[in-house]
Amino acid sequence: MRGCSPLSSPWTAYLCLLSVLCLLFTPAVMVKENDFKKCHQSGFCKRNRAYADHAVAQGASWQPPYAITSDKVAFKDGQFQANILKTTDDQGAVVNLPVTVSFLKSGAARVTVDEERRQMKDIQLRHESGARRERYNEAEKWAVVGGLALDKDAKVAHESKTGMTIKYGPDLSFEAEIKYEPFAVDFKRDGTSHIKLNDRGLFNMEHWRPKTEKAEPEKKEGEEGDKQEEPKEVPAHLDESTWWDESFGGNTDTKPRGPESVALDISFQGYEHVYGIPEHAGPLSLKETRGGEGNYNEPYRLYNADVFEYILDSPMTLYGAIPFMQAQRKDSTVGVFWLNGAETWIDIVKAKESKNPLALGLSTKTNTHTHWISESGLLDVFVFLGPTPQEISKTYGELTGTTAMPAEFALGYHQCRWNYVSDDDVKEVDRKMDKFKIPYDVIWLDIEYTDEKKYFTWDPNMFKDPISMGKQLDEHGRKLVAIIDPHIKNTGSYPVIDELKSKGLAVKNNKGSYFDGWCWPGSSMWIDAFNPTAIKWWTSLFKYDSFKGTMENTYIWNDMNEPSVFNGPEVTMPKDNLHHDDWEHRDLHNINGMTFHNATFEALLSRKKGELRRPFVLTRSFYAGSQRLGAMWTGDNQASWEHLGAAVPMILAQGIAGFPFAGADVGGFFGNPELELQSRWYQAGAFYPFFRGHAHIDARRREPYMAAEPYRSIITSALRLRYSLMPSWYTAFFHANQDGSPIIRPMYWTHPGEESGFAVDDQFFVGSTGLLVKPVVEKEKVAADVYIPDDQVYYDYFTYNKLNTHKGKMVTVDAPLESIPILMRGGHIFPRRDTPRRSTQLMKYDDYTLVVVLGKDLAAKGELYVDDGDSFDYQKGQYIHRTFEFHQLLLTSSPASTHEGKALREGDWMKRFHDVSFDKIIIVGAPSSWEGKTEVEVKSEGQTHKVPLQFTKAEGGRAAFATVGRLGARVGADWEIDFA
Ligand code: NBV
Repeated sequence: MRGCSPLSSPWTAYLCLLSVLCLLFTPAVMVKENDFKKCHQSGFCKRNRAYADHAVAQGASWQPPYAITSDKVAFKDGQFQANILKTTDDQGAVVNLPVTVSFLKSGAARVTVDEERRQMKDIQLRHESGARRERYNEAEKWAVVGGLALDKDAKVAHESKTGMTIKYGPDLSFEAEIKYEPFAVDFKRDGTSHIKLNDRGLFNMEHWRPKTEKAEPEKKEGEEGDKQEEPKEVPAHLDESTWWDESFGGNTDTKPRGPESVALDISFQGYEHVYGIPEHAGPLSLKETRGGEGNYNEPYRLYNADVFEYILDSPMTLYGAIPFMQAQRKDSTVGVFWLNGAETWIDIVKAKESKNPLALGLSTKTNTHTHWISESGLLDVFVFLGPTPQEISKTYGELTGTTAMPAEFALGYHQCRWNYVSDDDVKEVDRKMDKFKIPYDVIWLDIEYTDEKKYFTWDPNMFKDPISMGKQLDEHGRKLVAIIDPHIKNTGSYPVIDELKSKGLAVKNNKGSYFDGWCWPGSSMWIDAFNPTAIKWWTSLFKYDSFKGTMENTYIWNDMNEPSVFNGPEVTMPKDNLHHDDWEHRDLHNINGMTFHNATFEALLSRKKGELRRPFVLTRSFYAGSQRLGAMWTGDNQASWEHLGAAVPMILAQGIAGFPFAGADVGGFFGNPELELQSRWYQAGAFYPFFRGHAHIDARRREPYMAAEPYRSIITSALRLRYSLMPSWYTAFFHANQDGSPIIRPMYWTHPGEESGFAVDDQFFVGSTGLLVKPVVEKEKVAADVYIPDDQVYYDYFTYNKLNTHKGKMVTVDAPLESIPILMRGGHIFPRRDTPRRSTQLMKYDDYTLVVVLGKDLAAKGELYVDDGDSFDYQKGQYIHRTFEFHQLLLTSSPASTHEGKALREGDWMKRFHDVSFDKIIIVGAPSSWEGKTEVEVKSEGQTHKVPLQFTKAEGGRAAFATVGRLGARVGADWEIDFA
């Protein structure tokens, strides 16, 4: 410790002792939990939770104060409209809440409630605030991109004074029973109830009211001066102490619009599992949050925050928020999307309900009751009735958009650390990766490359020649990603801050002047990416002649966009800050990160006229819809086995919440992983959709080639495996782009009928390849227990050993450090490229291998999607999408989509790809009757030719397999091989 010498003064010695003691007792986990609110420290959460307790305590006598007034009800063209009247104690207050229930063509339904008085801007703001008066109604503008067309076929099935029933959806099999008093909606499918809104009567909309100054209690005559009447204890749900201002951690929120929260209970009838609502570090199947053994005591929180060294197994908020939840019961999946950008808390309780009261609990079902609480904004909730997870993902994808088709390189390995210190350092790492024959696609620059954290500049001493660095990378088919954060250094002689201010594009404080806060550069201001003019300006900063030193292979990383503000409340912006169009930060906080990501995405689309490249932008903060813009990672994890284990459930949750291009820092951000941990992490990371090694500035260098043997070879093999499976990854991304499906898929999603797999979250299938992966996440573990969801046959990926599996049971597979537990499910065909190369670009025109894993019925299916991996020409038909089928001993390749080959003329890539072929086919589980077979006939493009077949018979546990070589059938052509 600097300065702690024996010659120090007694005072310094005391301080030294204190800091040593502190170090000794500082727990390994550093997150300052107390820097972040618990529900009882967040006024609106505390009030609504107490409101729920109050309602529950009242039992059957609870009378929810919200009712539809039947005189104003209308149903037309797929839309129900009415007015909810709130009964209040405020004298004379009439609180009208216009409600709309829209039935959408997609099969989703949407319930929206606004507040008339705020809608009419008929409220008074306090503190001379310049904020908007309405409830925030622009979350849709940022999150929703389609799927809003109304289902004009929806029709009223029943109507009375007390309610209306509307039939809608496929074959009118969905129903919404709208009850007027109290207001409630029961969503049914095929006559059975699945999702109930306000069933428990917790719907609450804190209406606007003027602040009334409470008079001091009058002193009664004869009373002693200091003996005053004890203030009556106010029930927590009526507690007004945080209505008009609220302080936390030394910061005061002025709340110019007073209390305005919105809350609703949503019950999933007969559903025991709920998933989604990332981002939290916890199990995929969400836990209960009202205490009890193994449960949380706090609701899940969504309030994007820079949570330093986060804790695991916690409902605490993290960097991003997607308020989308799926619920699962045997053979049925339903979901809800809570479209609100403000701070949100979600309580979850599961309750057993006896179907037959006389059955004494023998025939019980579990209902999952959720309670959603947001600080402000509209009540806006979408209801999806499935019935499959695929349908839910698709309908949600239609609404919020699907994963952008990524540039192919982005699926390769990314080498990052905070920081590569100079352009020479970058070049050296690039050379070393080649020297050790380790494939990678991208090297990253963290904040230190800048000149004093001024983005769009380079450190003049360390990065003297960024273009030569970019060129060297380009020669090897590689890319550079540079970080650009949203805080702009507030300093002299920096044109970016000058323009931000002069053009009026920064976020403002509650007084209407530019908000100044503290971040990496010191005093900073924040671009307000909600402002279209700000987006346009941001775009101009990325032009090659503006951000000098960047070139076509430079891409961008957006960090700290929650936004992280070191001296702000909960390390973020004050809620009474003002954005474009005078919306308060409180209304849109969770959307903020996405708008910055969006601005950068737009910028990369228009760096140069005529350059039509797919952008790549990594973001830390996100919201529903961010999937359209790039990838995310799970932030600042730690180099520990526990964090390695936590990553898979987190990435799975991203996938089912529609944002599957996700990964975790491989190796762990904080700390130094031991080599075994690092190796296991590379093996797991090779199966993250986004695969990046990253390390903190204080961590030791740990590029894969630094590892001693045998670890270096183990890591290299994991990386090569990723590269060989690249065609399968790309095909899985294509699907995510088409229908919103997750890229790595949890058991419940692939097998929604198999209840025993609903809580499994440490293994997954890769796209539709049938590859079942279970990363080893424990120290010195050399075997893995893999859960088997069905009756299919399963083989070990590396040995072709046929495993002795049983549906719903575990199978133990060997997993010594050098191997990854990967099973191949029978019935699938997946593509690979087996020639090891240094980067994806260098594999572009390599031939393919097809692995055919025969199912129990000796059949298999699979596909391959391929395009130029870089431009948007695929939208004009420049792609190849093949279906492979092995059926009755015939293997065929045929076009998977009717659009394939519809391009008017072959573009450059199509021409160059023309001769790329299938070189090899491996058939696992080949019938023993093939013994003695030495060749097969390939028919393609009007020609028939014979190719050699090598059959290896079953031995020990290993299945029989056959290899067909020198196939020479073009990828773009139809072909068939007869194995009869
Ligand atoms: O830019 C520095 C880091 C970055 O390496 C990391 O990946 C981000 O999550 N950044 C956070 C800021 C500081 C972290 C302590």
